[in-house]
Amino acid sequence: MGILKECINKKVTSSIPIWFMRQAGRYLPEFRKIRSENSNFIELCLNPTLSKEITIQPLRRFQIDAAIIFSDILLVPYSLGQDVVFEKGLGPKLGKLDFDKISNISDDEILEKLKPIYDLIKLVSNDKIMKNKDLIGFIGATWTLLVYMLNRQSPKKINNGIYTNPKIDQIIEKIIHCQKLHIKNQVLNGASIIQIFDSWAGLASEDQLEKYIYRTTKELVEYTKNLGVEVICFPRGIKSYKKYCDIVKPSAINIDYEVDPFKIAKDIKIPVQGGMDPKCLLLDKDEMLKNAKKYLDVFKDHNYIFNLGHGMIPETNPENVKILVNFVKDFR
Ligand code: 1CP
Repeated sequence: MGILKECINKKVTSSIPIWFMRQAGRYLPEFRKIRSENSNFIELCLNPTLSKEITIQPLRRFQIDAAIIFSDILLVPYSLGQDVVFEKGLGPKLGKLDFDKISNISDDEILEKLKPIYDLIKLVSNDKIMKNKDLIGFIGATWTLLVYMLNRQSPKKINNGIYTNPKIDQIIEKIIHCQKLHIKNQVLNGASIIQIFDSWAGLASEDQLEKYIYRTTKELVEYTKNLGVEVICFPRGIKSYKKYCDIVKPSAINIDYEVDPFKIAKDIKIPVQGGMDPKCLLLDKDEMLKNAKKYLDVFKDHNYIFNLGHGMIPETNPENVKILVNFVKDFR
Protein backbone atom coordinates (compact mmCIF):
# COMPACT_ATOMS: atom_id res chain seq x y z
CA MET A 1 0.00 0.00 0.00
CA GLY A 2 1.17 3.52 -0.75
CA ILE A 3 0.68 6.79 1.11
CA LEU A 4 -2.19 7.82 -1.17
CA LYS A 5 -4.30 5.05 0.24
CA GLU A 6 -3.14 5.90 3.78
CA CYS A 7 -4.13 9.51 3.26
CA ILE A 8 -7.56 8.54 1.92
CA ASN A 9 -7.93 6.33 5.00
CA LYS A 10 -7.34 9.48 7.08
CA LYS A 11 -3.96 8.37 8.45
CA VAL A 12 -1.09 10.79 9.02
CA THR A 13 1.40 10.21 6.19
CA SER A 14 5.20 10.65 6.17
CA SER A 15 4.85 13.31 3.46
CA ILE A 16 2.05 14.81 1.36
CA PRO A 17 1.06 12.31 -1.32
CA ILE A 18 1.43 13.59 -4.88
CA TRP A 19 0.63 12.43 -8.41
CA PHE A 20 -0.71 14.19 -11.51
CA MET A 21 -3.69 13.66 -13.75
CA ARG A 22 -2.34 12.98 -17.25
CA GLN A 23 1.10 12.41 -15.78
CA ALA A 24 1.71 9.66 -18.36
CA GLY A 25 1.61 11.53 -21.59
CA ARG A 26 2.32 14.21 -24.05
CA TYR A 27 4.66 16.47 -22.06
CA LEU A 28 7.26 13.69 -21.80
CA PRO A 29 9.69 13.27 -24.74
CA GLU A 30 9.98 9.54 -24.00
CA PHE A 31 6.19 9.25 -24.44
CA ARG A 32 6.22 11.29 -27.64
CA LYS A 33 8.79 8.94 -29.09
CA ILE A 34 6.61 5.87 -28.49
CA ARG A 35 3.54 7.75 -29.71
CA SER A 36 5.27 8.80 -32.97
CA GLU A 37 5.96 5.15 -33.71
CA ASN A 38 2.36 4.10 -32.92
CA SER A 39 -0.21 6.08 -34.84
CA ASN A 40 -3.23 4.11 -33.65
CA PHE A 41 -3.99 5.35 -30.13
CA ILE A 42 -6.45 2.56 -29.23
CA GLU A 43 -3.94 -0.07 -30.34
CA LEU A 44 -1.29 1.63 -28.22
CA CYS A 45 -3.58 1.53 -25.17
CA LEU A 46 -4.22 -2.16 -25.87
CA ASN A 47 -0.53 -3.07 -26.11
CA PRO A 48 0.35 -4.10 -22.53
CA THR A 49 4.13 -3.92 -23.01
CA LEU A 50 4.07 -0.38 -24.39
CA SER A 51 1.29 0.90 -22.15
CA LYS A 52 3.16 -0.48 -19.12
CA GLU A 53 6.26 1.40 -20.22
CA ILE A 54 4.25 4.64 -20.59
CA THR A 55 2.57 4.10 -17.21
CA ILE A 56 5.88 3.92 -15.37
CA GLN A 57 7.77 6.60 -17.34
CA PRO A 58 6.82 9.43 -14.93
CA LEU A 59 7.80 7.26 -11.92
CA ARG A 60 11.33 6.99 -13.26
CA ARG A 61 11.63 10.78 -13.38
CA PHE A 62 9.74 12.01 -10.31
CA GLN A 63 9.25 11.02 -6.66
CA ILE A 64 5.49 10.64 -7.16
CA ASP A 65 3.42 8.28 -5.04
CA ALA A 66 1.18 6.67 -7.62
CA ALA A 67 0.98 5.43 -11.18
CA ILE A 68 -2.17 5.85 -13.23
CA ILE A 69 -2.64 3.26 -15.94
CA PHE A 70 -2.08 4.44 -19.47
CA SER A 71 -5.50 3.89 -20.99
CA ASP A 72 -8.52 6.01 -21.90
CA ILE A 73 -12.08 6.47 -20.67
CA LEU A 74 -13.34 5.87 -24.25
CA LEU A 75 -12.25 2.24 -24.19
CA VAL A 76 -15.56 1.54 -22.46
CA PRO A 77 -17.67 2.67 -25.46
CA TYR A 78 -15.14 0.84 -27.65
CA SER A 79 -15.69 -2.37 -25.65
CA LEU A 80 -19.43 -1.94 -26.16
CA GLY A 81 -18.91 -2.06 -29.92
CA GLN A 82 -19.05 1.67 -30.73
CA ASP A 83 -16.25 2.72 -33.09
CA VAL A 84 -13.72 5.12 -31.52
CA VAL A 85 -10.83 6.75 -33.36
CA PHE A 86 -8.45 9.47 -32.24
CA GLU A 87 -7.55 11.79 -35.07
CA LYS A 88 -4.43 13.91 -34.68
CA GLY A 89 -5.34 17.36 -33.37
CA LEU A 90 -9.07 16.67 -33.63
CA GLY A 91 -9.62 14.55 -30.54
CA PRO A 92 -11.84 11.49 -30.44
CA LYS A 93 -14.45 10.64 -33.07
CA LEU A 94 -17.05 8.02 -32.24
CA GLY A 95 -19.13 5.95 -34.63
CA LYS A 96 -22.92 5.82 -34.73
CA LEU A 97 -24.45 4.57 -31.50
CA ASP A 98 -26.32 1.40 -32.40
CA PHE A 99 -28.39 0.57 -29.36
CA ASP A 100 -29.40 -2.93 -30.48
CA LYS A 101 -25.79 -3.84 -31.11
CA ILE A 102 -24.70 -2.47 -27.72
CA SER A 103 -27.48 -4.17 -25.81
CA ASN A 104 -26.64 -7.55 -27.36
CA ILE A 105 -22.95 -7.46 -26.47
CA SER A 106 -22.09 -10.13 -23.89
CA ASP A 107 -19.83 -9.75 -20.87
CA ASP A 108 -17.36 -12.15 -22.48
CA GLU A 109 -17.14 -9.96 -25.59
CA ILE A 110 -16.60 -6.84 -23.45
CA LEU A 111 -13.90 -8.50 -21.35
CA GLU A 112 -12.20 -9.95 -24.41
CA LYS A 113 -11.77 -6.41 -25.76
CA LEU A 114 -10.58 -4.97 -22.45
CA LYS A 115 -8.30 -7.88 -21.48
CA PRO A 116 -5.04 -6.13 -22.53
CA ILE A 117 -5.79 -3.43 -19.91
CA TYR A 118 -5.94 -6.10 -17.20
CA ASP A 119 -2.68 -7.59 -18.49
CA LEU A 120 -1.16 -4.10 -18.31
CA ILE A 121 -2.33 -3.68 -14.70
CA LYS A 122 -0.83 -7.04 -13.76
CA LEU A 123 2.47 -6.13 -15.40
CA VAL A 124 2.66 -2.74 -13.68
CA SER A 125 1.64 -3.96 -10.24
CA ASN A 126 4.31 -6.70 -10.35
CA ASP A 127 7.09 -4.26 -11.26
CA LYS A 128 9.46 -3.40 -8.41
CA ILE A 129 9.13 0.32 -9.18
CA MET A 130 5.63 0.04 -7.64
CA LYS A 131 6.94 -0.84 -4.16
CA ASN A 132 5.08 1.40 -1.66
CA LYS A 133 3.20 3.10 -4.49
CA ASP A 134 -0.46 2.99 -5.41
CA LEU A 135 -1.75 1.94 -8.80
CA ILE A 136 -4.74 3.95 -9.95
CA GLY A 137 -7.26 2.37 -12.28
CA PHE A 138 -10.04 4.54 -13.69
CA ILE A 139 -13.28 4.88 -15.57
CA GLY A 140 -15.15 7.77 -17.13
CA ALA A 141 -18.33 8.55 -15.19
CA THR A 142 -21.59 7.43 -16.79
CA TRP A 143 -22.60 11.01 -17.68
CA THR A 144 -19.28 11.85 -19.34
CA LEU A 145 -19.37 8.60 -21.34
CA LEU A 146 -22.95 9.32 -22.35
CA VAL A 147 -21.92 12.79 -23.56
CA TYR A 148 -19.20 11.31 -25.79
CA MET A 149 -21.35 8.40 -26.97
CA LEU A 150 -24.29 10.58 -27.99
CA ASN A 151 -22.34 13.67 -29.11
CA ARG A 152 -19.81 11.41 -30.89
CA GLN A 153 -16.99 13.85 -30.29
CA SER A 154 -15.70 16.18 -27.62
CA PRO A 155 -18.38 18.66 -26.49
CA LYS A 156 -15.51 21.15 -26.38
CA LYS A 157 -15.42 21.07 -30.19
CA ILE A 158 -19.10 20.82 -31.10
CA ASN A 159 -21.78 20.35 -28.51
CA ASN A 160 -25.08 19.11 -29.84
CA GLY A 161 -26.41 19.82 -26.40
CA ILE A 162 -29.37 17.51 -26.27
CA TYR A 163 -28.28 14.31 -24.65
CA THR A 164 -31.58 12.63 -25.33
CA ASN A 165 -32.36 9.39 -27.03
CA PRO A 166 -35.58 7.36 -26.69
CA LYS A 167 -33.56 4.47 -25.29
CA ILE A 168 -31.45 6.57 -22.94
CA ASP A 169 -32.42 4.66 -19.77
CA GLN A 170 -31.46 1.31 -21.29
CA ILE A 171 -28.21 2.74 -22.67
CA ILE A 172 -27.34 4.03 -19.21
CA GLU A 173 -27.99 0.64 -17.60
CA LYS A 174 -25.72 -1.04 -20.16
CA ILE A 175 -22.97 1.53 -19.57
CA ILE A 176 -23.20 1.04 -15.80
CA HIS A 177 -23.03 -2.73 -16.22
CA CYS A 178 -19.90 -2.38 -18.37
CA GLN A 179 -18.35 0.13 -15.93
CA LYS A 180 -18.83 -2.32 -13.05
CA LEU A 181 -17.20 -5.14 -15.04
CA HIS A 182 -14.29 -2.84 -15.84
CA ILE A 183 -13.87 -1.64 -12.25
CA LYS A 184 -14.00 -5.19 -10.90
CA ASN A 185 -11.42 -6.52 -13.34
CA GLN A 186 -9.05 -3.60 -12.78
CA VAL A 187 -9.24 -4.28 -9.03
CA LEU A 188 -8.84 -8.07 -9.41
CA ASN A 189 -5.67 -7.49 -11.42
CA GLY A 190 -4.02 -5.06 -9.02
CA ALA A 191 -5.51 -1.54 -9.15
CA SER A 192 -5.42 -0.28 -5.55
CA ILE A 193 -7.53 2.86 -6.09
CA ILE A 194 -10.19 3.76 -8.68
CA GLN A 195 -10.69 7.29 -9.96
CA ILE A 196 -13.95 8.27 -11.66
CA PHE A 197 -13.47 11.08 -14.19
CA ASP A 198 -16.61 13.12 -14.78
CA SER A 199 -14.91 15.65 -17.05
CA TRP A 200 -18.18 17.08 -18.36
CA ALA A 201 -20.13 17.24 -15.08
CA GLY A 202 -20.17 21.04 -15.51
CA LEU A 203 -22.42 20.70 -18.58
CA ALA A 204 -25.29 19.03 -16.70
CA SER A 205 -28.45 20.96 -15.83
CA GLU A 206 -30.02 20.58 -12.35
CA ASP A 207 -32.37 17.95 -13.72
CA GLN A 208 -29.56 16.04 -15.47
CA LEU A 209 -27.46 16.18 -12.30
CA GLU A 210 -30.18 14.36 -10.39
CA LYS A 211 -30.96 11.89 -13.15
CA TYR A 212 -27.60 11.15 -14.72
CA ILE A 213 -24.84 12.11 -12.31
CA TYR A 214 -25.76 11.61 -8.65
CA ARG A 215 -27.61 8.32 -8.99
CA THR A 216 -25.21 6.63 -11.40
CA THR A 217 -22.02 7.74 -9.64
CA LYS A 218 -23.38 6.83 -6.20
CA GLU A 219 -24.08 3.34 -7.50
CA LEU A 220 -20.53 2.98 -8.88
CA VAL A 221 -18.96 4.39 -5.71
CA GLU A 222 -20.89 1.91 -3.55
CA TYR A 223 -19.94 -0.92 -5.89
CA THR A 224 -16.23 -0.02 -5.72
CA LYS A 225 -16.23 0.44 -1.95
CA ASN A 226 -17.85 -2.99 -1.61
CA LEU A 227 -14.84 -4.44 -3.44
CA GLY A 228 -12.73 -3.00 -0.60
CA VAL A 229 -11.18 -0.27 -2.74
CA GLU A 230 -11.16 3.51 -2.28
CA VAL A 231 -12.68 5.66 -4.97
CA ILE A 232 -11.74 9.23 -5.89
CA CYS A 233 -14.31 11.24 -7.87
CA PHE A 234 -13.59 14.20 -10.12
CA PRO A 235 -16.83 15.95 -11.15
CA ARG A 236 -15.07 18.75 -13.05
CA GLY A 237 -16.95 22.02 -13.07
CA ILE A 238 -19.82 20.85 -10.85
CA LYS A 239 -21.68 23.70 -9.15
CA SER A 240 -21.68 22.26 -5.63
CA TYR A 241 -18.88 19.92 -4.63
CA LYS A 242 -20.43 19.76 -1.16
CA LYS A 243 -23.80 18.53 -2.37
CA TYR A 244 -22.07 16.05 -4.69
CA CYS A 245 -19.98 14.65 -1.80
CA ASP A 246 -23.00 14.46 0.51
CA ILE A 247 -24.98 12.43 -2.02
CA VAL A 248 -22.33 10.40 -3.88
CA LYS A 249 -20.04 9.75 -0.85
CA PRO A 250 -16.70 9.16 -2.60
CA SER A 251 -13.67 8.18 -0.48
CA ALA A 252 -11.94 11.38 -1.71
CA ILE A 253 -12.82 14.27 -3.99
CA ASN A 254 -10.66 15.86 -6.70
CA ILE A 255 -11.45 19.57 -7.13
CA ASP A 256 -11.02 21.64 -10.29
CA TYR A 257 -9.03 24.89 -10.51
CA GLU A 258 -12.05 27.16 -10.65
CA VAL A 259 -13.40 26.45 -7.19
CA ASP A 260 -12.26 28.37 -4.16
CA PRO A 261 -10.07 26.01 -2.10
CA PHE A 262 -10.83 27.96 1.13
CA LYS A 263 -14.51 27.21 0.71
CA ILE A 264 -13.81 23.55 -0.03
CA ALA A 265 -11.60 23.23 3.07
CA LYS A 266 -14.37 24.73 5.18
CA ASP A 267 -17.31 22.80 3.69
CA ILE A 268 -15.90 19.37 2.89
CA LYS A 269 -14.66 16.93 5.49
CA ILE A 270 -13.52 14.00 3.33
CA PRO A 271 -9.96 13.83 1.89
CA VAL A 272 -9.37 16.31 -0.94
CA GLN A 273 -7.15 15.93 -4.01
CA GLY A 274 -5.91 18.44 -6.56
CA GLY A 275 -6.98 21.96 -7.41
CA MET A 276 -3.96 23.83 -8.74
CA ASP A 277 -4.37 25.19 -12.27
CA PRO A 278 -2.23 23.06 -14.65
CA LYS A 279 -1.19 26.35 -16.31
CA CYS A 280 0.80 27.17 -13.14
CA LEU A 281 3.37 24.66 -14.35
CA LEU A 282 4.04 27.01 -17.27
CA LEU A 283 4.94 29.92 -14.96
CA ASP A 284 8.39 30.67 -13.62
CA LYS A 285 9.53 28.58 -10.70
CA ASP A 286 8.71 31.08 -7.91
CA GLU A 287 5.21 31.80 -9.22
CA MET A 288 4.52 28.11 -9.66
CA LEU A 289 5.63 27.28 -6.13
CA LYS A 290 3.65 30.22 -4.69
CA ASN A 291 0.52 28.71 -6.20
CA ALA A 292 1.40 25.25 -4.91
CA LYS A 293 2.01 26.64 -1.41
CA LYS A 294 -1.43 28.23 -1.43
CA TYR A 295 -3.05 24.79 -1.78
CA LEU A 296 -0.70 23.20 0.76
CA ASP A 297 -1.48 25.96 3.28
CA VAL A 298 -5.22 25.91 2.76
CA PHE A 299 -5.35 22.14 3.23
CA LYS A 300 -2.71 21.84 5.96
CA ASP A 301 -5.21 20.44 8.48
CA HIS A 302 -6.95 18.27 5.90
CA ASN A 303 -6.14 14.88 4.44
CA TYR A 304 -4.81 16.32 1.20
CA ILE A 305 -3.33 14.71 -1.93
CA PHE A 306 -1.42 17.15 -4.12
CA ASN A 307 -2.56 17.05 -7.75
CA LEU A 308 -3.94 19.49 -10.34
CA GLY A 309 -7.36 20.90 -11.13
CA HIS A 310 -7.29 19.13 -14.52
CA GLY A 311 -4.77 17.16 -16.57
CA MET A 312 -1.21 18.23 -17.20
CA ILE A 313 -0.95 20.24 -20.42
CA PRO A 314 1.32 19.13 -23.28
CA GLU A 315 3.56 22.26 -23.10
CA THR A 316 4.59 21.46 -19.50
CA ASN A 317 8.33 21.32 -18.97
CA PRO A 318 9.28 18.11 -17.10
CA GLU A 319 11.91 20.12 -15.19
CA ASN A 320 9.14 22.18 -13.58
CA VAL A 321 7.33 19.00 -12.62
CA LYS A 322 10.46 17.82 -10.85
CA ILE A 323 10.84 21.12 -8.96
CA LEU A 324 7.19 21.01 -7.91
CA VAL A 325 7.31 17.39 -6.74
CA ASN A 326 10.45 18.02 -4.68
CA PHE A 327 8.85 21.11 -3.12
CA VAL A 328 5.72 19.20 -2.09
CA LYS A 329 7.78 16.28 -0.77
CA ASP A 330 9.84 18.64 1.44
CA PHE A 331 6.86 20.64 2.61
CA ARG A 332 6.30 19.04 6.03
O1 1CP B 1 -2.97 12.04 -29.26
C1 1CP B 1 -2.43 11.56 -28.27
O2 1CP B 1 -1.22 11.45 -28.11
C2 1CP B 1 -3.33 10.99 -27.23
C3 1CP B 1 -3.60 11.91 -26.13
C4 1CP B 1 -4.29 11.14 -25.02
C5 1CP B 1 -3.70 10.57 -23.89
C6 1CP B 1 -2.24 10.62 -23.51
C7 1CP B 1 -5.66 10.82 -24.98
C8 1CP B 1 -6.65 11.15 -26.00
N1 1CP B 1 -5.89 10.04 -23.84
C9 1CP B 1 -4.73 9.87 -23.15
C10 1CP B 1 -4.53 9.07 -21.94
C11 1CP B 1 -5.48 9.21 -20.82
N2 1CP B 1 -6.77 9.68 -20.91
C12 1CP B 1 -5.23 8.84 -19.47
C13 1CP B 1 -4.00 8.11 -18.96
C14 1CP B 1 -2.80 8.96 -18.80
C15 1CP B 1 -2.69 9.74 -17.52
O3 1CP B 1 -3.68 10.28 -17.00
O4 1CP B 1 -1.58 9.88 -17.03
C16 1CP B 1 -6.39 9.17 -18.74
C17 1CP B 1 -6.60 9.04 -17.25
C18 1CP B 1 -7.33 9.69 -19.65
C19 1CP B 1 -8.70 10.07 -19.28
C20 1CP B 1 -9.54 10.81 -20.25
N3 1CP B 1 -9.66 10.63 -21.60
C21 1CP B 1 -10.47 11.81 -19.86
C22 1CP B 1 -10.73 12.22 -18.43
C23 1CP B 1 -9.73 13.19 -17.90
C24 1CP B 1 -9.75 14.56 -18.54
O5 1CP B 1 -8.72 14.93 -19.11
O6 1CP B 1 -10.77 15.27 -18.45
C25 1CP B 1 -11.13 12.27 -21.02
C26 1CP B 1 -12.19 13.33 -21.11
C27 1CP B 1 -10.61 11.50 -22.13
C28 1CP B 1 -11.05 11.59 -23.56
C29 1CP B 1 -9.93 11.92 -24.46
N4 1CP B 1 -8.82 11.10 -24.66
C30 1CP B 1 -7.94 11.72 -25.51
C31 1CP B 1 -8.51 12.95 -25.92
C32 1CP B 1 -7.87 13.93 -26.87
C33 1CP B 1 -9.75 13.06 -25.26
C34 1CP B 1 -10.77 14.17 -25.44
C35 1CP B 1 -10.63 15.32 -24.51
C36 1CP B 1 -11.68 16.37 -24.84
O7 1CP B 1 -12.83 16.02 -25.15
O8 1CP B 1 -11.32 17.54 -24.76
